[in-house]
Order: sequence, then structure tokens, then C-alpha cells
Amino acid sequence: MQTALLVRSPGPAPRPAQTRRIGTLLLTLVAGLAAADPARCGEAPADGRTPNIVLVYIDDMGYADVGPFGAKGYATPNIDRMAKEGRLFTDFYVVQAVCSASRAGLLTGCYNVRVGIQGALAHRAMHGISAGEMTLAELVKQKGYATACYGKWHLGHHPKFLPTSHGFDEYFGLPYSNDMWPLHPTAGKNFPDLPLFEGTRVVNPKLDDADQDQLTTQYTERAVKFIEKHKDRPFFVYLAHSMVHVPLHVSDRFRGKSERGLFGDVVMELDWSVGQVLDTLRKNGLDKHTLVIFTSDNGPWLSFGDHAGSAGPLREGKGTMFDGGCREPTIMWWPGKVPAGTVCRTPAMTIDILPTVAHLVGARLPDHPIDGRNIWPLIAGEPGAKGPHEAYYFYWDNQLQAVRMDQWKLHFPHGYPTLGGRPGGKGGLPAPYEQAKIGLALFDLEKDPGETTNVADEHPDVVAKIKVLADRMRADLGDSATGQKGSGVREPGRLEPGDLHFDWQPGRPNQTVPTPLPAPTAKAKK
Ligand SMILES: [Ca+2]
Repeated sequence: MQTALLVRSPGPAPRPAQTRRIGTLLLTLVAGLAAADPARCGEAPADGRTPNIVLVYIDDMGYADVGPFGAKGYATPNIDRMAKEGRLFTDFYVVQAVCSASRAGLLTGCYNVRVGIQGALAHRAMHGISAGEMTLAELVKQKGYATACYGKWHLGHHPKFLPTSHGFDEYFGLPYSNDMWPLHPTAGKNFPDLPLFEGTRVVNPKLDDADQDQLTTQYTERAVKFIEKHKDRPFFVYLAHSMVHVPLHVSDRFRGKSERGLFGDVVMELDWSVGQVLDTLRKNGLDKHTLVIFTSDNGPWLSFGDHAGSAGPLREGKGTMFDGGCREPTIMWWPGKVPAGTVCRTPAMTIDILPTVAHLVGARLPDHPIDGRNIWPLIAGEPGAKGPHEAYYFYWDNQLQAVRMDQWKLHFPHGYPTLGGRPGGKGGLPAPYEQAKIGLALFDLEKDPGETTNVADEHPDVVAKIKVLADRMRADLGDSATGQKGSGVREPGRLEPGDLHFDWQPGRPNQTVPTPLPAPTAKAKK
């Protein structure tokens, strides 16, 4: 992958292997523009209708938490049907196995390191997504799409960072994680009340348990209503559920319904939500005009034991860049365009969604470099389709921890949190992690998806090749392990004096109306 490419519309320079195919495609276009398949060339179709996009982003869902990926103890009939009518992606990654970082990658088409968003932003954060980035919503806005975000945002909670400042017409949901409140199991005294937003207004400054029980229902009802309201024009819905992040909450309709306890109940309600969305599309005749993507922001938070999901055969979970942390259960659905009941085993990543959508709706990519590439040939199951990247890069914070190339994953020496074989916590309380270390290790994920057996000594050529790619990436995005600064890293957005902001503090009622940030005093400047 040529990570430092200046990606300008209509896309990155082709690699030599792709040149002939693209040349053929161009000839086809010149010869018969009117007859060309719009989904292939990114041009508006004959009826002027480009696809709607619905993106379902679950929080902290493990690889094996839904039926098509092996869930046990509860049923997910709607997600099962989605898989039967759509295409599973078995090797689909997020950029980093933690909430804000993951969402930054999803919505900008860039590694989060490039756009300066790390970790999980809380109420003290004075930064958020930069106005200079082009979000997925801003991208489809070029084509007049109606846009909505329902659920968890987590890219900054001050007005200039909220969804309605970044291309979304509507926003209803939580500004960050649902455990960032006084009822946090270990750090409650550090958090103010948890607020709920509508647009840039706080509509509930202090959620309680009963309010959290209603979140999945409310997000879903909003999404359904939005789809029905905009059925005659193109739309993009980003449905970013707060569940299955702890604390787990579910409505009475699903409480006690699964054999897997509260966790199973919560997934069953998310499955209901997916069913509501797909049924609404079918009922309104939009199923043949809508790409629906289902995935999760990171793997299971294993320290929460019976309140966490399962990564199935994959190693570790959230907070690590083993596959259990960053490889997500992913399904693509678009009847008539995405081949039903099929499986794609080629690696792909959330960064690829933005350029793929740009291709589908005929939108211009941002002028600044992005990391993602169009993966429509993989989604459409085109014969012989290949992944557009030479490799994917796995940072934790600013440390390059691993690289995936074909079936290989090379870890560079790094530390990581683990339960070390101990059971997780119970009833919503976490068990403590311990820190472990891994040295240079090469895994063959085709034979060894659990990253158990280091085969670096048997494949020195693979190790050498990945090291060259890693060095190229370090020059671009840096690496805290080697002390390198990346030349391609951009700044996040920062709160400046005069900007509207929310000053929420533990132990006092939340403001519901933002106020301008005062200029720092001389004393504070020191
Ligand atoms: Ca998460």
C-alpha cells in the first residue's frame, strides 16, 4: 500500500498490476458511457438514483457475537437473514480497538493516527474531529444526501465537533461511551452525569438506568422514521449503537429472553433493530437501492466476563491489536448488487468504506491524503477481485504494533493487556488485566487464526518484506516505539477561545446550553 499517496479525485494512482484492468475499464467507459453499470464506474445511474447507505456500527461487539459468526445461547434471526441475503466479510478490521480511534478511521477513511484522534474521548477532552477532515456524511452531502447519526458519536462533545457540524442533518444520541457517568463500576467519581443530545442541544442532562434501557429502541425508531421520511431521495444513516458496551441495558421486551443472560438479551435487541431497519427498507421498496453495512467498532471487553462478548477463535479482545481486538463480524447487504449467501475472506478495513461510498455515489474524495481504497469489487464479489492494499497497519496509540499482509500478520515487540487465562468479571464488574509482552512474531492467519504459533523463523522473506512496508508507514505516520515522527500526521480539531463548549464537571449538574470558552488568563497560560 502506498500510504503517502496524495489521494485526489477520482482516486489513488493505480499500482502496476491494476493498470491494465483500469485501462480496460476506461475504454469501456469511453465506448459506452450510457450503458455502463453505475455501481462499477461511480457515475449516476440512468434513473439518477445512487444508493442509500445505512451503516450499523455496534459498540464492543466480539467476532463471535452474532449467528453467522458462531454466537451461542441466543438467536439473531434478522442478522442471520441479512447474511443469507448478503455477503460476510471474515477478515474485516477496524483501525484501532478502542472507541474514538475506531470511529475516526471509519468516518474519515484514514488511520486514526493520521487524523490525530486516539483512545476514548471523555468530558475533559478539548479536542475532536477536525473541520479539515471530510467525513462520510460530508462526502455524500456533495450529492445532496439526507444524513443522520443516531447513537454514540465519540469524536468530540463540544458543538463544533458534534455530528451536525460534520455533515449530519440530524443527531440523536450520546456524545461518548455509556459508562462515562457516575455509575462507572470503578471510576464513577471522575465522571459528571451522562447527557443525551438532539443536534447540539442537551435534551436529557442526566441519564439513569431506565433511560439507558431505552437507547437501542430510541435509536432504532429514529432510524426507521428517517428512512420513511426520506424514501424519495438518497440518504445516509449512521446507526451507531451504544450497546453492547457496558453497562449493558435492554428494554423489557428482551429482558430475560436469552440463555446467555443480559449480554444475550442485549444482542437480541440489536438483532431486532437490524430487522426493523431491513424491514423498513423492504416495505418502502428501498432494498434494491440501499447498501447496508453491519460491523463493530472493536472486539469484546473481555475483563467484563459475562457482560462481554466473545472473540471466538481469535486472540484477546478490545484494547489489543490481536485479531480479537480489531477484526469484526461484518456483513454487506444490497439485494441484487451484493451476491447473496457469499463470503469474502480478503482482508478489508473500515478505512475503505469512505472511498467505496465515494465510488458508488460519484462523489469527490478529499484533497488531502486518505488511507482507504475502493473495495466495491470485493463487496460485489467480482470474479478475481483482489484487495487494493498491499498491507494493513495496526497502531495502538502511536505505536505500530502489527502489520497484516495477505494471510500473514507480523507483530513488532509490544505490550498488551490480558486476563492471562483468568476468567473475566461478573454482573458488570471488571476483572483486572495484567500486562504481557510479545516479541517479534509472525502468524499465518489462514492456518492459525488464533495467533498462537510464531512462524517468523520459517518465513524470513515474509518478515523482511513486511519490515520494508512498516518502515515506509513509519515515515508517513510515525512510530512511538522507534521514536519516529510521521510526516503525514494531521492535527485534530481543537477548542479555541470563543468556541461554544460544555463545561461538565463531576459532582455538579450538567450545563445543557453551551457557553463560549473564555480566553486563558495569564496565570493559566503559565
Ligand atoms: Ca468500543
